[in-house]
Amino acid sequence: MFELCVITDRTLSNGLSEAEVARLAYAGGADIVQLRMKNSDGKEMLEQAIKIKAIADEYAKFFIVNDRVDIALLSDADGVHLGQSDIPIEYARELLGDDKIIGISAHNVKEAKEAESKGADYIGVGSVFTTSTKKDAHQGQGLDIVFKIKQAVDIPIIAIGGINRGNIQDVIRAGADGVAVISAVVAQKDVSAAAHELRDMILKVRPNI
Ligand code: 3NM
Repeated sequence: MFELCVITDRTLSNGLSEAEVARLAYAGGADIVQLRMKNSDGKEMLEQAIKIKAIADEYAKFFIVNDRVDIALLSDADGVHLGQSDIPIEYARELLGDDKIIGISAHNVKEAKEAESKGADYIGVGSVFTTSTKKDAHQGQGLDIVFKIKQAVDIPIIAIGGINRGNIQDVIRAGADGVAVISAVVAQKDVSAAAHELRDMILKVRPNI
């Protein structure tokens, strides 16, 4: 359900809109597309969200919105992904209700356990490797953080940060239920093929998905 999450990034997508990237990513096998538009106008983000929701429904896949609970609600997304400094999970849950997915970014075991206890549906764990995509990431925490957080919580964990075809299988072996990527899919010439290859690589390590 959460094996491959592709996160949008207009600055890396070679001129494609978020919705265009989403279609290619779903077609290639992405399980989730997360709409991430830092510093964008609400109007433009909502337009992309509504388009992606329709595409997600076509493919029967998940659609998650980064940070913006309002945009998630208005576009009827499947849920939101929240960082440690975004709207706290208890408030987001109040607005979204129990049926929506709420993912929380955690950088250590304490944050992960707290998110789980407050009702998170999955934990985003990163950055596993160094990444130039998010400048203020907790860079390069290594496979160890994946292993430790996997041991500490019972909800799925999605690893993020610098994950690509060269290291994705190590991340799954370390215990990640899924991975989230930007550049390894969004910045590639053939977005669908990149998503397909990464998902295939996950399946080779976890053939029972
Ligand atoms: N969050 P790429 S790292 C959006 O560590 C994001 O929480 C991170 O991009 C975190 O796959 C990151 O290109 C960027 O490394 C991931």
